[in-house]
Amino acid sequence: MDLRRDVFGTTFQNPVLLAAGTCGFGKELVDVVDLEALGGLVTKSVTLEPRAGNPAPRVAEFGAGMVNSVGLANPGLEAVRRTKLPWIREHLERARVFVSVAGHTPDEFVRIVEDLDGEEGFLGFELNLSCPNDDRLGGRPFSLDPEALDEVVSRVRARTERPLLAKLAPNDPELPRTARTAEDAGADGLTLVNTVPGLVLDPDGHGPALGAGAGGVSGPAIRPVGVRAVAEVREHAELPIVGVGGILSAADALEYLRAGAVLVQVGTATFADPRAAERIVADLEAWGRRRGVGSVARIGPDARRGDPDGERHQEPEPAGVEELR
Ligand code: RRO
Repeated sequence: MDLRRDVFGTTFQNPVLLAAGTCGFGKELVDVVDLEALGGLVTKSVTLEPRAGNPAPRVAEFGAGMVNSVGLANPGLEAVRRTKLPWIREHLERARVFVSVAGHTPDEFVRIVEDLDGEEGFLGFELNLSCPNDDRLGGRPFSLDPEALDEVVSRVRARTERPLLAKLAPNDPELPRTARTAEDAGADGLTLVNTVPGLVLDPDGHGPALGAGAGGVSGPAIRPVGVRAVAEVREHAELPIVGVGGILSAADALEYLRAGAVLVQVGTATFADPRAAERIVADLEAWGRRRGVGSVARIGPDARRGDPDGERHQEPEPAGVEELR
């Protein structure tokens, strides 16, 4: 099966990327993952100033996934420009890279994007508008505040021609409207979804499992949340969707593609098995070959904008995924 996807003005060699916050800036995983075998990666979110992050423990497992409150720990704009981007430029050619950007104010997003836009070696920006662990000056994440969302996306849009993804929160009762706000403000794609706010308590009664208290839930527990977000938004917005949340296997990736995602991201699975994304790429390809699916672009509720054939295609047969689980 041809795994290539033409979207965001480029060709992804396959639709599987590593999600923001789970692969550092690539360099950190290079001894354990063949990054060049993947569709790409999204960096840890970059802020204007370095951030030390939240008190440990920052992650805790539970039966169906994980909860985290890392608190946006990252070396800050200057160090990313000086040390992280040069590594990406020198080492990644086939994998497409999005730099994730976060900030407390629209100005901070604009300054980061302006500063990095002239650098080479990456494709675009993913605007992190949905971190559950960053009380933006006591307010809601940008994606839950339509005016703030519009301001960030439209002001960044005016500063860069690179592909812009808007990463949205799952706990949004107006998700289709939010998606259209991002679309109207000039986003090129939507990343659905960030983690779901949650709380895990220590089983011995010592209080929250995380140093910071509550956090963001990820892993298999949230896959139906992410798939629903993709399916729902696809009905209401035209933008290509990047699906993320609880993908552990090629079957899970297929579920997102069938719901309407053009690309997927793997996050929590990488913590348990650094090569999970590589395995998903190989399993997808083998599945498609066995099933006679010529191209991954043919998988979906119907053809989307960007389908190379420009027509509606269904898979040749209702293809089961039991073999992939
Ligand atoms: O750093 C974090 O605690 C974090 C971020 Br920025 C985010 O977007 N999502 C998340 O679950 N954790």
